[in-house]
Amino acid sequence: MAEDGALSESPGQLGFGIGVVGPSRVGKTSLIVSIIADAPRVLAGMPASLRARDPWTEGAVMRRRNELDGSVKAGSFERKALRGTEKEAYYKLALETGIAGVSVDLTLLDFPGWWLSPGADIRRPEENWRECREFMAQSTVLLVPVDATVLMCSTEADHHRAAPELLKIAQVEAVAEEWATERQYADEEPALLLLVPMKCESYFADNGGSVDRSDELFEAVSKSYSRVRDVVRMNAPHAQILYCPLDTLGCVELGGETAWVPDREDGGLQLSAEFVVRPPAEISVEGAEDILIALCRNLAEARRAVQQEFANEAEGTSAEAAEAAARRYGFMTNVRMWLDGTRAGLKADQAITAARAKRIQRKLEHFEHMVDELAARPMGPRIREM
Ligand SMILES: Nc1nc2c(ncn2[C@@H]2O[C@H](COP(=O)(O)OP(=O)(O)OP(=O)(O)O)[C@@H](O)[C@H]2O)c(=O)[nH]1
Ligand SMILES: [Mg+2]
Repeated sequence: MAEDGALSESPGQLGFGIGVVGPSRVGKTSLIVSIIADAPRVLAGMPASLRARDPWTEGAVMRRRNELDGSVKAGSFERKALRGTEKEAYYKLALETGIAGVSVDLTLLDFPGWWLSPGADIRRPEENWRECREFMAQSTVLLVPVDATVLMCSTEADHHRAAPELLKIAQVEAVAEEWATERQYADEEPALLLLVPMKCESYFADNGGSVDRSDELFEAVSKSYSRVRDVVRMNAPHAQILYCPLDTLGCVELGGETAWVPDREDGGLQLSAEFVVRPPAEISVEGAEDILIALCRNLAEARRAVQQEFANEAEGTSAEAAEAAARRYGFMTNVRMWLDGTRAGLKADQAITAARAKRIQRKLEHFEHMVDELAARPMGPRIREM
């Protein structure tokens, strides 16, 4: 099963689900791969690494990186430059310290964007799509990649009319609403919605570009995704909503023909945009670090919340409440089990040898320190609270 990106979970391990929702060609796969590929740089000098948990994930990341490198070397880049995703795929990762048994599992779900709005001539596998929606609704973090070029190239009334359908904003909103509704029933869990503008190299001057239109981009995203933001605020007031623009390529900019052309399929308009590669033609990811830090902050927050619960229990003040909470909140139960397992291990080890138990305790502290250190890193100037 694990060879083809299907879902299979390791029991008893702390797991974070991360959903990614957006239409075809928006950049979902690129977003996932950029976060994974940029992690060694972000985590350099730290006692942490992000590792693929199965051969499929490792292979899929390598393949996509080679395709990206090849496209950049070829000199130009259009929206169909990379192959689309053919079926749902789970990228399975572990954030770890290199110490056995002390890690956190992250699972990112990717799916073919056209499943958001299947056309009349092609059938969507409804059961797989239902599973994807279920996974996204249950995820702690929801990533929403946004095609910055569609928003920024909308200059006339016709373009503004076509943009919501191109971005499938209503469909994205429906998924965000399901996610937020689930978060509402778990208001002690962390919840993070990230709006991630992509293909925005031409609107920032911090990664090889010369023009800064970042405020304009922020305005455009805020306006177009205001309903998505509102529906999340309404259903899950505790959710954090962040705006995190990402360059997965960096070394490109809009060039050649950028034109709105009639869409043969639905009679609307389609943006035809071509990117030219800027010298020195080296991929320069920008923004992935902020996304990783935001994820780690959530992780640290979840762990702290449960530790607080343990402390309360120790005082005997809220044992019943905590038990009830554990029954209701699947995710928190998961975190508790993870901490509990470590503690149970510690107790058993203590019986064998106090020195070994001490070593394990130090390892656990080391890991907690690592998550805290990552969480404490300052976010870059691109990121904004929404
Ligand atoms: N300029 C630029 N182009 C990007 C960026 N990220 C992705 N792309 C382009 O967007 C196209 C689509 O990216 P994918 O990641 O395959 O999109 P997807 O959302 O996974 O698409 P489906 O699998 O069809 O749902 C790629 O061919 C790239 O050309 C980016 O940061 N900058
Ligand atoms: Mg894809």
